Amino acid sequence: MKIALILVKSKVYGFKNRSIFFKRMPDCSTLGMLHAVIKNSFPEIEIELYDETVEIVKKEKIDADLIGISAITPCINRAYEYARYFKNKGKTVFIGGVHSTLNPKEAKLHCDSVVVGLANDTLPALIKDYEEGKLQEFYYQDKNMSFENMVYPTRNIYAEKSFFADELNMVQATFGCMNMCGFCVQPYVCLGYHKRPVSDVVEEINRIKDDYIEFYDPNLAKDKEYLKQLCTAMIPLKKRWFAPMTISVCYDEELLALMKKSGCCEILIGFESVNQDSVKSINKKFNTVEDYKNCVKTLHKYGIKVMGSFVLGLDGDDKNSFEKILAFVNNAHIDFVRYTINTPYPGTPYFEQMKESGRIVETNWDYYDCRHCVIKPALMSKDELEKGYDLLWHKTYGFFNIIKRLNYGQSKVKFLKQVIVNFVFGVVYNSMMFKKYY
Ligand code: B12
Ligand code: SF4
Repeated sequence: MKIALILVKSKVYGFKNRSIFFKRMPDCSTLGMLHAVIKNSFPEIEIELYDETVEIVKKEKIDADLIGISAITPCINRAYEYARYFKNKGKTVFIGGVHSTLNPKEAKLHCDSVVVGLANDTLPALIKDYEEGKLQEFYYQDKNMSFENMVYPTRNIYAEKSFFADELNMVQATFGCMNMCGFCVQPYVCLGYHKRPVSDVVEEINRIKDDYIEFYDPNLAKDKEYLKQLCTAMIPLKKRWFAPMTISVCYDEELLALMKKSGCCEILIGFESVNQDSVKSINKKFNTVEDYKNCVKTLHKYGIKVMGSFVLGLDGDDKNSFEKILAFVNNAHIDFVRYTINTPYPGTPYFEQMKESGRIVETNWDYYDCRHCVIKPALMSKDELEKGYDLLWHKTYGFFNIIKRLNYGQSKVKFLKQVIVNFVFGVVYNSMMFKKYY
């Protein structure tokens, strides 16, 4: 039997489509994980992998018994197009990933079977059922799914597809996050919050050749004691690492010292807004705006860089908010900044609330890429929000703002390196993201 797995790109997201450099760079471990999950149970099955974000996929040439498609919300319409194409050719098609997990009934309209949640146990079950001729319409992650001894993603799957023949360096120690921030999908994608045993994670990291590790956890600091144990166990590995977490880590200096010692060099923090009302509107209780600047200072004291993430167009934001955020990121010396437009994802309570109050203005999922406004913002127009977002990216990565933002007493070499990285990112990102071509 042969299975083809396809990761589809989005129609709108320009970053990958246009950049010669980023075009060939794999940026998720989904296919590697699905490959490993199948091989673990069915070593004899032939698997073909197609990742549209790094290669041109000629669907006419794909010939397999089973076709599996992975998509997040902004890519799902393309996944449906592929599904219909293969179904018309008489193939059996199944879809998985975040969007179909949140909206299984919608996904089922386009394919034979939908995998809801993490696929570690359900994908082997689906294949077995297919072989026995009793494929089901839905495969749901079991609420008692074990997070011990999980398979590791097959790390060399991009060896021939990418300019960067390196192995995938992503790891996930924890799954889900129950902080219930309004806009976030994490409370709903994998039946709660789960931790792998620290020893399993460390063993996996130890086998990665790269000395730089990216954690793909939604919030690695959800359980601080767990993170302390993980950091302690990682010290002998001598790796450098990056992870997303919340501002709450800044209040625990024992943890910060351990993070640094274990190789943490940068963390992503969702500041989301510099307006406390906006923060409150998304239920992010632990974010206290007046502490932000000090928190960044504390992280810098431990030599940890900060990637600050902001959500624009929250309910307390008006058209003056953009300048306030720019002033804040410069004054607080945030090393790297990213902005997204507030996007309620279909299948979440936040989306339903917005829908009930008549604020959803766009239901083409292609535009749910966090850079288009799909709702009626509370205190400005859709147009003002989209223009403000574009301009804020441009200004933040303008040369003088980069200098201002990064000038916080780091060594000249580090400063120069950071300026160059920020500047190159700014040029590439701004030129890729803001060309209208849809
Ligand atoms: C890497 C990543 C990216 C990469 C590429 C993602 C991609 N698939 O194209 C980049 C950096 C480009 C990216 C960009 C964006 N991302 Co992103 N990203 C992630 C991240 C951090 C990790 C994904 C990953 O590799 N996980 C590891 C693998 C092994 O897990 P997995 O993909 O979930 O797969 C498992 C299951 O979902 C399932 N599964 C998945 N696919 C399939 C397919 C089949 C056939 C089957 C059977 C099962 C199955 O089985 C797998 C194993 O259990 C997640 C956060 C997270 N931790 O999940 C967000 C996440 C996927 N991104 C998200 C968002 C919102 C975006 C952006 C819109 C905005 C942004 N943040 O910049 C853009 C849009 C890009 C676009 N194409 O339009 C959301 C998705 C929301 C949604 N409703 O779809 C997430 C969940 C983050 C969040 N907000 O919580 N992202
Ligand atoms: S802390 Fe982060 S991952 Fe957790 S619910 Fe909030 S936004 Fe989502």
